[in-house]
Amino acid sequence: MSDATEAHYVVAGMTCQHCVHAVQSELAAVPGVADVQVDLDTKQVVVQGTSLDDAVLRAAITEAGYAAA
Ligand SMILES: [Cu+2]
Repeated sequence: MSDATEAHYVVAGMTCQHCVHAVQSELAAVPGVADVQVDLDTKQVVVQGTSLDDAVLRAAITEAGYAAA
């Protein structure tokens, strides 16, 4: 897949597995997203997929109630 992309964010405010699932499910609902990995300790979120739109991904994180840095 030539248009496969990966986006990295640091999402503040995630404190437990519930937060992780909230962020994951919002991001997974974005078109083109194939995989979402969240590291609760480092607050790192890695999104993999095709033709990912940074603004849309950030909006999804905001929608989940968190802020992407
Ligand atoms: Cu939580």
